[in-house]
Amino acid sequence: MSLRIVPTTPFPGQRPGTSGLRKPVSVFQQPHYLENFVQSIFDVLEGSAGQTLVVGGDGRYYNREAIQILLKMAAANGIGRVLVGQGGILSTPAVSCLIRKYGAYGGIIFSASHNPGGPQGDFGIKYNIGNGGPAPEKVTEAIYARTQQIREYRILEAPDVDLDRLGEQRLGSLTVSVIDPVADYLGLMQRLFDFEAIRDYLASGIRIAFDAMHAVTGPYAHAILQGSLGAPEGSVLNGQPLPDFGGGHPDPNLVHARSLVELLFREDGPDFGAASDGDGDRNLILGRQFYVTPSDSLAVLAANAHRVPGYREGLAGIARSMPTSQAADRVAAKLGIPCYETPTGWKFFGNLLDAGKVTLCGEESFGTGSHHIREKDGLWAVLFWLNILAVRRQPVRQIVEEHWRTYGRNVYSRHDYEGLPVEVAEALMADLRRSLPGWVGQRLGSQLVAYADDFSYTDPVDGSTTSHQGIRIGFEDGSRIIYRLSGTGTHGATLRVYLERLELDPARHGLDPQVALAEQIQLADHLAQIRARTGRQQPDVIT
Ligand code: VG1
Ligand code: CO
Repeated sequence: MSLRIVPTTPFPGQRPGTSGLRKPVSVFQQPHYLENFVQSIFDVLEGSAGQTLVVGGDGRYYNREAIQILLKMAAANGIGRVLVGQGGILSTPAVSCLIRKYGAYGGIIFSASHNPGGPQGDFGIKYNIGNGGPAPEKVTEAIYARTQQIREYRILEAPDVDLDRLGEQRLGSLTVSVIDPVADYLGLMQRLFDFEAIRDYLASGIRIAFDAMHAVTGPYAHAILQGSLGAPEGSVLNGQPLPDFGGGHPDPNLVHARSLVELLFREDGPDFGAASDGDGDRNLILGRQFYVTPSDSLAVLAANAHRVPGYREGLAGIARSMPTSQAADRVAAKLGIPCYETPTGWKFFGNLLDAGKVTLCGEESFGTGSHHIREKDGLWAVLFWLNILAVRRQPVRQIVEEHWRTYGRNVYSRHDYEGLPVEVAEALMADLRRSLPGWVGQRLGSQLVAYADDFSYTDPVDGSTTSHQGIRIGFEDGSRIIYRLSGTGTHGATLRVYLERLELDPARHGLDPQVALAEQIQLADHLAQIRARTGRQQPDVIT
């Protein structure tokens, strides 16, 4: 085995987005592309010599190759130990759990999360810091700056590590421990939730369906739902991780998890349905003939947290990303705890969690989590719901409808316009931004504009400021229209339009959100001229 120092030149565009660096697989397969990024990570880490890193991926195409490169580069850069999931598999929440449990220096996750996989699909890499969470912007910006200066990288010439054999192997001075990807994570879940109560509940004839979408949660769901909790065989669907996710798009929403949604919407469908994404940090929650929006899910979990062992002592606070509905704020107000509004992306919750200011966090994009780790956590959300159901023994629909009667319903929808020409999307946002000052105090449709701004956030813990995080138009009655461009896509630009309106009248709680929000949907188009500028008559995805 010998150390090789390889001369290289920078690649443009290696700037991490909302969640890591994501590009088409073919981009990552270019010689030196991944190596440059990995070396840039090692170059900005201080004091990592001899330390432990946690490494794994969601099993997508190129995962194993990327892990071999990473291991050989870790060995050449003086890392002491790498914990790697067997077969190269670790969900994002499992990585966060392992970093914290073993006091690792940090972790590297190979995933493009909800983006499609396979040779024509996307690949990605994320770096997590010692608290178990995504690297904050000052770290990702330092990595990016380094990628633009890089001249060489270090790699060990060595045979591949056997990723399927549990136990320790040596790679020069690096110890590689191949570990069971599920065990530690399962242990953490058992400490948070009442497994016995859930087991009894499931044994009472309740039927559940969990769609792992051929992504990383398959092994976790098999072990936890069918193994520990005794759900019958067949409760986990698409439980085998595949490099191309079986040709599907591992994004657990109403469009991409259609077969699960259809199953749950049958009259004789299961009582509870759920799905997770590529890397296992997202969750979709369904009842029989009922869809729970992620924003409502966060609010329901907060309102019922006292029924669950890990949260019995109460919540310190709640945090939600800015576009997430204000349903959680209403629960926080009733509980007398603070509710923080952060920019989109889990990295902005890290400081609040570390400082003990919040216990639960959530995003409208099917992400929910808590202080148990520093990532959103798909199966955790599923177990939280099952624990609540096991205690309350009511259908999902009834629990949510009761919640609306108590707190009002924050009717909510997100409209995505995907694959737009970048210039069109950027001009739309720029013009919208310029027009903001004129709207405050004006009546638009039946409503008065209370504020119109471009969201900027000052972290209450470290004082860092992040601006241009989405255009918000807020109305007198609390309704909002929000526009932002995605930071995870790899083809063109994706415009996201988020719509929200509070409905206090229970007689109107059953309305289809597209009907209840009709006036705002029209207004959103009018203000930004979406149809005229993009030529699109309707969104590609509505959630
Ligand atoms: C999207 C979501 C955001 C989420 C991010 C990563 O980002 O909107 O809420 O944190 O994906 O999720 P964007 O910039 O495309 O809107 V994951 O599960 O893909 O790592
Ligand atoms: Co994800």
